[in-house]
Amino acid sequence: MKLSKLLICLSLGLGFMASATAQTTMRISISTAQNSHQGVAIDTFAKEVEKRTAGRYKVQTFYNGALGGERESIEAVQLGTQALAFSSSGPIPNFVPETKILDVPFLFRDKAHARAVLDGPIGQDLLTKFDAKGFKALAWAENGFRHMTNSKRDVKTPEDLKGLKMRTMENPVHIAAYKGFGIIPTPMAFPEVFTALQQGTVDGQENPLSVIISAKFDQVQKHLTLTGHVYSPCIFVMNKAQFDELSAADKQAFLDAAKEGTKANRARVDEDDAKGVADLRAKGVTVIDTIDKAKFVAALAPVNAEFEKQFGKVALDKIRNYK
Ligand code: EAX
Repeated sequence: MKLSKLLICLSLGLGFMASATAQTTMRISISTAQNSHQGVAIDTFAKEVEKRTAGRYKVQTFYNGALGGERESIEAVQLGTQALAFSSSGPIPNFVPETKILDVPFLFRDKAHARAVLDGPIGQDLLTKFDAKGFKALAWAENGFRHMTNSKRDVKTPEDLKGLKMRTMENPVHIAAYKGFGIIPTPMAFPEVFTALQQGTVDGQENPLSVIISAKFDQVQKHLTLTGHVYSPCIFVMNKAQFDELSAADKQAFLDAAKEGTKANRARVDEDDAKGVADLRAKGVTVIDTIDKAKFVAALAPVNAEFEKQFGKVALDKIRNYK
């Protein structure tokens, strides 16, 4: 064999070996603890990506806002300095305004309804809206239904909410809606919330049981009401360019891994919802678990009229009536 041929064979062989063993590491982050519904989502995702790509892709997981809050992590994914993020819908409308409609209060009857909408054509169509903004949205997951906590008083009626200073997500729909309750909204990134509650910068906050428990808000909040005022979706997002570079099979592997992450995430939310109230009561939180929901819905009637104008009654009804 001529030397040049031998060199070509050698370099091809080495190239093959290198690509067979090369490992690309990507980062994914959440703002809650590892031991949470979001932790199981990204841990499952990471494990499944590694398994489904035979170890060619490794996903490093970061918890507790270690890489920043949700808005910062989404920004990093958009820029490509971080490949992946898992976030609540909180800051998402600032990037993909079409998703705003999902944050309308009292839109979903229950988790089964919300999950069906997100997994069906409406949710899947919304995922495609991320493409033009530099993201590949891999799958919807969830936080669950949000409930109100505060350090001042038991909230039994919407009147009890008047004048409470509440931390909200940096979400324009929530901010507008909660004003309708007479709440004084204070938007803030999640990693700052515990300290703000502890120091009394705000009186309260609202989050699903999964978040309240994993963030140990029971240490700084004495009153919880199961208002279930809004469903809180979550999402797996990836930098679009980095997704596009994947082979067709690897793209599918990432999508399937996200689906598995969602399954684990929803199962954990169900578990937290089932035992959360008892857990929190055992920790000394007063829990109002039955409210006259119609009164809370009625309190938001003027705000909802605004939302009907903004989103269109047809689009809202399509979600409300989805079966
Ligand atoms: O995603 O900011 C929030 O209240 C979110 O629900 C929380 O970070 C979990």
